[in-house]
Amino acid sequence: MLELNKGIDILAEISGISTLDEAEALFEARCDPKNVAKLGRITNEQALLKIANAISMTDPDAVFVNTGSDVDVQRVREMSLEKGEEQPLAMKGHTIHFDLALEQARIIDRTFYIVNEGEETSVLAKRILRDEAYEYVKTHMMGIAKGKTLFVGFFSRGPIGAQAAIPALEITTSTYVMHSANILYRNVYHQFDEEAKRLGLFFTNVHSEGPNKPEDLPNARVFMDRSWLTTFSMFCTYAGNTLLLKKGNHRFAVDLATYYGKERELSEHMFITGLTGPGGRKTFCAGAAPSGCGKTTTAMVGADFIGDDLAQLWIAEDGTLRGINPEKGIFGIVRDVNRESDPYLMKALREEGAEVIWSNVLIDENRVPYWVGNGEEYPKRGFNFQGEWWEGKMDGDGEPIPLSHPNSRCTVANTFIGNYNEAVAEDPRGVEIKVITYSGRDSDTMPPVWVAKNPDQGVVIGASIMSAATKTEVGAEGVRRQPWANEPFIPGPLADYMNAQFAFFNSDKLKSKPIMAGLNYFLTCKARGGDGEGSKLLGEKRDVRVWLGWLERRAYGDVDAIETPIGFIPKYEDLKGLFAEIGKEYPKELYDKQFAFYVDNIIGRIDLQEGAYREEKNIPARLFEIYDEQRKGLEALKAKYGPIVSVEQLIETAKSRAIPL
Ligand code: OXD
Ligand code: MN
Repeated sequence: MLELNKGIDILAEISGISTLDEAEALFEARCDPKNVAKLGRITNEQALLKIANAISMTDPDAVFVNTGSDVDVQRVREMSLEKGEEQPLAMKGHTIHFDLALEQARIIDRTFYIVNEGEETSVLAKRILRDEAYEYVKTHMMGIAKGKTLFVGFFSRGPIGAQAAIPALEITTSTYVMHSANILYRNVYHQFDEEAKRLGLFFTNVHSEGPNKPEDLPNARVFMDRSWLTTFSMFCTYAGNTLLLKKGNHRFAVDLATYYGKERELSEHMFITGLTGPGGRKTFCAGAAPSGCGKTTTAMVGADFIGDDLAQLWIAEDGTLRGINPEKGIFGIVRDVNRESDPYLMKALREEGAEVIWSNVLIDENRVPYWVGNGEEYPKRGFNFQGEWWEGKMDGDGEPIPLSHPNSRCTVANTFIGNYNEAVAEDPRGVEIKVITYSGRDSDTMPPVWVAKNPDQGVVIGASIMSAATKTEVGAEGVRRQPWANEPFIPGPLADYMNAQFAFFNSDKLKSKPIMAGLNYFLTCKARGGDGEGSKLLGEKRDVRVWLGWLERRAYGDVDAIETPIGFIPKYEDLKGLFAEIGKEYPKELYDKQFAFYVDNIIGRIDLQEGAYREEKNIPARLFEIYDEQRKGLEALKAKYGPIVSVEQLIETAKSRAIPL
């Protein structure tokens, strides 16, 4: 079991500053009077010690305390341009940042949890013992900031005062990282002491890109100290490896929820968006999807967009499920962002007004950014993540180099997104979540939408996400299990996380239970018998509006559904009506293809999941019971109808209940 403050505090051990007097003396010696004064307003002793130790260890030429004031925020932007970490683009407020060609995604092979002897971690994660990590950090981070300015920022992961909001320090030599933090997180310099006191803890992140040369990349590391809630990141710049307020701290939040917030809190890789139902009612939905699977696009389908990546959930006193977005901006993948599928985001990106940091896209001779799938005409040449680029340029393996990297991104504040509901997103009470979805890139197995019959089945939907690998992790390939789409960020054993999920969604305290659903809009024509159609999708991504719309109605019991062994699926007439609302025909033939059960595929999926979970220790028996029930129901269907079961047959079976469901 995880224990906080156990073992040596690496930062303190390396630098040796242990009293407030020593910290203050160091500030006097190392910071100019302005920044000494800024630090003087902070009273949290632990935070001051962290900052002092980080300064002492990294040894910068100067320190810049970012109070979040307009002047400080502007200065960070300017310094990023002066330093060259970003360059200006044609549109006012837009800049471009490039990461090294071989650091275009999360470096999972160099990302480790720092653990104490005997502590367990997820079998899917890498770990390093505390002593080794101490040696590594000492060797590589001592003096790493020489010749640079070290930036110190005070942020909150969530609206100030929200039960699930967590304050965090970002300490970095990278102007790009601090600039990104200003866009993506709430600066709480003035409320930091109060927030840290309210919660009794805060996260600390220490980063330096060092010389940022390709030859240093093998030494790059992302370390997350689970006991001291501190991250160390070095020799890298990609925000997924460096802006550890995001996924580094999300990992700590997952730990806190799993081990200390049981039956009270969850920390999820989910968007939050508000759907508008009949009579204008607002219904909030939180949805998990692995990185690079269209989470941002789905989030923006709602009329009231709250967040596109992370959600902190908790059970409120009144028994409702509440959610906040720990962030206030998006670090979104731009590939395939175009006017048709992402109108709000496109407006922010292509029309003047927003502040945008672009990363790893193509910049043409007019200093305009372009990316693959933007629905516009492409330039024939320009500059991108690997240097000069021209159409047809090949890499060393003779493969054409894409115009933009598949994981190229835009960083933009949510306030520039037309459907962002800032007032609601900033409300510390959070929004009530009535619909939870889980999805992945699944080309051939699950239907577009299905709803769990009870919380246990819902937890199992989350546990069973499978998805094709995307370009968000360096070196990832193939179709993989992606439990809750959160697996890359679950530090402890999956069994512990799963237990926390069962406890949360079955809790008696949770009086208004959300509906829990699977979503899959990656089903291909080919997988449903369409010859020669390659990987063309069966339906369109934008149909997600309808799947979510149906779930919105289902959450209130406004629509009936067809019971199947894996949960409830929609009736054709209801979907047809919802498609009509978005001005689309919905042929019965398409419905029949999308919702027919390819039983062997689903059973194969269950077998695969079960096999993998049986390899792990302490997985709750409930998971296997659910798989068993579902398998039996599916086998009975197959025995009666063969391997492909039509919706009519599913209806007939549900009516007769001749076989166990
Ligand atoms: C992200 C990711 O950047 O999950 O959100 O990779
Ligand atoms: Mn993500």
